[in-house]
Amino acid sequence: MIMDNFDSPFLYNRPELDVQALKKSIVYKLIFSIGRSPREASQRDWLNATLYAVRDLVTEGWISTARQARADDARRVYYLSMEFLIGRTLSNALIAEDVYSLTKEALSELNVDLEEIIEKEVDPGLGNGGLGRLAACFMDSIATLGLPGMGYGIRYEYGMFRQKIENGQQVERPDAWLEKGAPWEFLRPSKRFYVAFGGNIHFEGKKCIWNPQEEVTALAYDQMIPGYKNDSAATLRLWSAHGGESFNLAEFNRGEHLAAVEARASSKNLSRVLYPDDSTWNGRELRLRQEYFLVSASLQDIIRRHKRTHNSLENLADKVAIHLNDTHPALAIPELMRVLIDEEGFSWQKAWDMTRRIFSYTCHTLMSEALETWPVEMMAKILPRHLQMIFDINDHFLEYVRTYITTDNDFIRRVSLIEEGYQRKVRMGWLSVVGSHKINGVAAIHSDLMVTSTFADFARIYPERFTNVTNGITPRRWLAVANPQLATLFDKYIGTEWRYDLGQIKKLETFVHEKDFKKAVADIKYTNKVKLADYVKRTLGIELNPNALFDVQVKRIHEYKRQMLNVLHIIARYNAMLANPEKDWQPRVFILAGKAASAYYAAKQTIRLINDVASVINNDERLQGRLKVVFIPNYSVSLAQLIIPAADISEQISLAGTEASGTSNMKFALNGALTLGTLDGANVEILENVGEDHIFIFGNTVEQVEQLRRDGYRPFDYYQNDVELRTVVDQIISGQFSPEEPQRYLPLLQGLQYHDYYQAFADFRSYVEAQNVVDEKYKQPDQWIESAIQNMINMGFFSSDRTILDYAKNIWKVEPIKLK
Ligand code: 26W
Repeated sequence: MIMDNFDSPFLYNRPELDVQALKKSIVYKLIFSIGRSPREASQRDWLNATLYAVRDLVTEGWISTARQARADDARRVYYLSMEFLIGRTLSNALIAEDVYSLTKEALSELNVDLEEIIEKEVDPGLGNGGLGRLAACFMDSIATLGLPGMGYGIRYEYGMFRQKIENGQQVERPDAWLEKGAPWEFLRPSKRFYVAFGGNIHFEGKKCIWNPQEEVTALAYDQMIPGYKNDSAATLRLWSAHGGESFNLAEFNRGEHLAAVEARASSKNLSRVLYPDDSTWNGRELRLRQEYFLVSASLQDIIRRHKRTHNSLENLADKVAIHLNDTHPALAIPELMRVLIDEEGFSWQKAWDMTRRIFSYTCHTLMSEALETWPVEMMAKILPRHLQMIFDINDHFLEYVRTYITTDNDFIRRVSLIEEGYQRKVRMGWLSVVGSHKINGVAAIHSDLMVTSTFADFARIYPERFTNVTNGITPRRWLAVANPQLATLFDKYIGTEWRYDLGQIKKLETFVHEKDFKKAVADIKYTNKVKLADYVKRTLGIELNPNALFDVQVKRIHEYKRQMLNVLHIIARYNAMLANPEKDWQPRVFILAGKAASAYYAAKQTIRLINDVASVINNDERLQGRLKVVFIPNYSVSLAQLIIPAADISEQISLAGTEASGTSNMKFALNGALTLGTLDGANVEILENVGEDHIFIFGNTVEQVEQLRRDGYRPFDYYQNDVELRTVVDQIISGQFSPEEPQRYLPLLQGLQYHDYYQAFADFRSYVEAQNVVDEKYKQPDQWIESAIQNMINMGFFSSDRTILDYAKNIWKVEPIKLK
């Protein structure tokens, strides 16, 4: 125990932790850490006091985990990511520490409602979407598996913008998540590093000298990530940029005080805001600076930690694995080379061998517009030494390619780390592949496509480097926290092991046909729908019928994800219902949510169209409430926790070959929604696991999509040949949903008619037919609930614990810390 030299304060003695002790601790925190008396305390004060008290419970295990890893001199993995979407911490920590009901009781004796304060916690939006949330699920699994791993990211002062809907349109508002305090984090004043930028380089003999122009201070803030009931916690270290002592000394001494302070203000800008771009790459200078800021501070910290026990870097590659979450932190490759060669005096070859052994890289997308490339000129200005190092790496690499693969010049041009042309660019994806020993895709189909498309040339050069690790989700947050009633039901039937070994969930198979079990599952789904309906009523004033089928598509708005296809079908259904009002239509609620990148016109117009269509449909009395459309603003991790458990249908309708994996598809299935999806990303593996009777697959396959492109896809033909589609398109174009501005959607729809890059028209018919099959099945409640259960119990494979064990064993070569 860490308290070995001290008298153990009551709180650390876990077996003695009871309601009274917890109550006392919360009140103590309220008075002495927050400075409020219980009588004046607001809900937020109580929330913060509770967070402080619970944080204490996690801290001991956190410290001892770190100490044990140090004592064992364990090989560690560092997960570098520009995004971590960790979500709210309180309820997750309460469950991890097994003190949920204890805390609920303690608070209720203080007249505070736990559920109410849980909802008050800020949800830090330090990520865009799938990639950031995946990083958070991975941290949860690293903590639960007790692996010696740590995450590094940026503590953006403003996270993902807050989305408001005004007149049907998205409006972006700043997300000042720190304003209300961040009681879960620890500031580490002693962990500060200086990150250099700009200036110039020169050679002294063979040695390269970098004289930077400015310096920014990186300050560490730690978040504990509690492991599930294992007295252990992992660290997520987020860097914040500070002017600190970094202002320009020369200027200061020259008496130019203001100019020196100005530099300080601009350096603080570095961690000011997250770039709200998802899948489109935005070559802005500040973003490049942010990427280097993360990389430089993290590497300095990693090296400092290694030297504390080893004094030298000789064995760095034996003790350290560094993982690149997409190419965003790829500068870590030239940065480590720079440190090893310029600062530590290693030879080029030795430094390069170590570097390649240390790094691995995950590719999260196939979209060509998402691939990062930085103009050589920009990099020369901001990171001259790194650019030089990349040139050197490229020379060595191309020399290798020329010797080992007899090939043409075009091949060399294609694989060069530098894209030639009017403006020369550094290709960060290529750099990541060349500098890593393993490169993985995030679902089987994606990893296959990766080696036949984006990285085809590299798969020829380094076939052994490419692999697949299918994504996963943490069952703690996505079942235990998000759907507590269902979790409790599972506990009752099969015990609690599924919480850290999701494969166990298959044991529920025995009960698939049991009446009571089925009824309990159905009742819980209904309760979750009521809860969501209440939220929608409260926040949007729209009445939803919880007996209707809840059809949900929640994710970033992007053309490839095809929210438009969803809208086209909604309107087609609306038309069909009006044409035949007497039919016993299955009541449906279409729920959509998601943010559009601020500069992404088509995505923003899609949101507007959804809202325009919603207001027409929701106010059409002829439908008698049997059809509703809702766009829920400001999608976030906490909203996902509310929406996903209430879904009957999970819309995963991206064009085959475009969605790398998807992870919400797994969350929905685990919570008993049936997938309506294309053969894309992890949908393919979901199909394999749940079986074709329990999923609705539609649309063209990757091969068909490619064939269609080769043959010259003509969306206009589909428009002409399908009356239903034509009617819908004509209605939108003629302004039926925007009478005050009939031309509003002309550009958007003409884009579809004549280009339709993501082939929504080609899949329309098959989608509508699949939707009809959904209706038929929903009319057989017993069949439906059995399928829902089949989805839940076959999700064992999709636990992020399985994903992380795969990384740990096959890529990082790290083993769990043996906690004493
Ligand atoms: C630099 C701009 C930028 C920002 C983010 C380019 C690309 C990205 C990410 C690659 C976007 C992303 O979140 N990708 C998603 O990653 C998830 C986790 O692997 C997958 O499940 C999703 O399919 C993929 O879209």
